[in-house]
Amino acid sequence: MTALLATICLILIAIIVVQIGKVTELASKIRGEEEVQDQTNGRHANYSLLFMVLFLAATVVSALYYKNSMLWYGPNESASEHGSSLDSIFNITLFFTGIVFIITQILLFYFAWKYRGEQGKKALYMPHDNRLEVIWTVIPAVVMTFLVVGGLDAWNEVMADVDPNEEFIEIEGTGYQFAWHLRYPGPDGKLGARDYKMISATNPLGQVWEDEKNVDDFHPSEIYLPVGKKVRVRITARDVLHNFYLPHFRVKMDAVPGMPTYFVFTPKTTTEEYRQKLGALDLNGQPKYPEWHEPVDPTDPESPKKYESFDFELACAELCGSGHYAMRRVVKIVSEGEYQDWLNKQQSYYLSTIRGTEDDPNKDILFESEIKARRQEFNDNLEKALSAEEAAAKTLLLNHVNFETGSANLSKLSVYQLDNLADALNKYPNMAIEISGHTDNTGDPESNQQLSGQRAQKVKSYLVDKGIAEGRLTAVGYGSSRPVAGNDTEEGREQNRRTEFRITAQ
Ligand SMILES: [Cu+2]
Repeated sequence: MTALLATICLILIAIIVVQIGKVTELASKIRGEEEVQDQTNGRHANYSLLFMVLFLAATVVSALYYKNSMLWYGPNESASEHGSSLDSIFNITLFFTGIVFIITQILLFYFAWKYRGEQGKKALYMPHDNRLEVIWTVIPAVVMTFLVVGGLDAWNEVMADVDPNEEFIEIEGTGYQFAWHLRYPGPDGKLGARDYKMISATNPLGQVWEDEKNVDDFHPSEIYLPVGKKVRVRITARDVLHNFYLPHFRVKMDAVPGMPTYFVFTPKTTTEEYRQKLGALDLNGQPKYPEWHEPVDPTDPESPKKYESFDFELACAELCGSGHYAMRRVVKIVSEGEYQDWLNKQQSYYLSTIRGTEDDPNKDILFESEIKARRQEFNDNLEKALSAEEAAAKTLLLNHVNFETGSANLSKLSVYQLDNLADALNKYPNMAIEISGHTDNTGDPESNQQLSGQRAQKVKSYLVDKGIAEGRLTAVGYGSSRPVAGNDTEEGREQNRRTEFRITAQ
């Protein structure tokens, strides 16, 4: 029915248009074609003037209406140190181009109106005018020179790399379809090497695990940075072009596969300070920016206000595919103290995910930090045992002393703990110990007994080689006679195969 009515309407409109055309034709025959032409031209010229006024008014009104949504106005002040110089370049450019825009629009429409088609009017033929040429070449050239020189100056300042001697934090952002993978250098302050051939499900960035700088690197899900510290972001991509964009910090740089780029900036406003600014009140106690005082959830007036839950963000500013919008990451700018607290909570990706697994190429070495941690642990346990009263607490497990299967050959990494033990024996010259070897209950009891004895003996001779008097050391093999766990599970058997020492004198 609606379709039918619409069709009828269209037909009627068509008929009306045709009829008007016929009437105009008849009228022009009566009044003469030329006079009608002049009238039409005059009317169109007036319409175009009206259009100009409305258009310019709409331009100005919309700019004013949306000014608080634009990055360098209202509450959206730059949160980084270099940002204000970029903003002022934008402002200066907008000022000059704005003037030129309005003048040229007015002239364009004015000329169209003034020189509309009229009977007897002839076009002016002007082949050349030096004065005009000079005016419209020199003025833009001078203005452009100032804009370009000012822009270049700001660009060089903004894009200057860090001086290797100054203090800065280096972080890394890797774009892929569709997220940012972030990496921080860990306590050593250095990001480890990467090789794209190493990329796998467990190694999303292709970190080279042989490089010790990678050991403490961690992969946070948000960017945390302390206020007032220089930050260098290493930017790269894994698949297609992305763009590392921190709008509130005026940071924006392409992330190019195979070609690392960078951006250096210094955050100057914390997240909390920025929230305060968005939620600021004017002198009458009214919100300065009412749009930020609306609830986050429009259906729930009790939900927090927009300014209270505001966060800086990292976005991708390259249309990199269908999931492009999902490449958002929260950026938090905090005080130095909060930053340190956050850093302390972060776990190294390598140590928590790769260390000791099949993907770990460093299985047969210990890192400096691990050697230190193990020594600390050993000494703490020893101190506890030395000060303990009851006899049971005087026995300590050598949990990092291992042997090759079925033999009394020490594994390569056992020496670290044995060295800790030798150091302890040197530190406490009155201490004497009994070293005991234990096995699980699989295999022949006779040979278990023998093997455990050989292993204890091996530990003893290692200590003697280190200069410990033989009289302070006893080596005993207990075979499977003293299990500490059930022998029916693999875990239990593993606990039973062990080397211990008991403090017999101190
Ligand atoms: Cu992207």
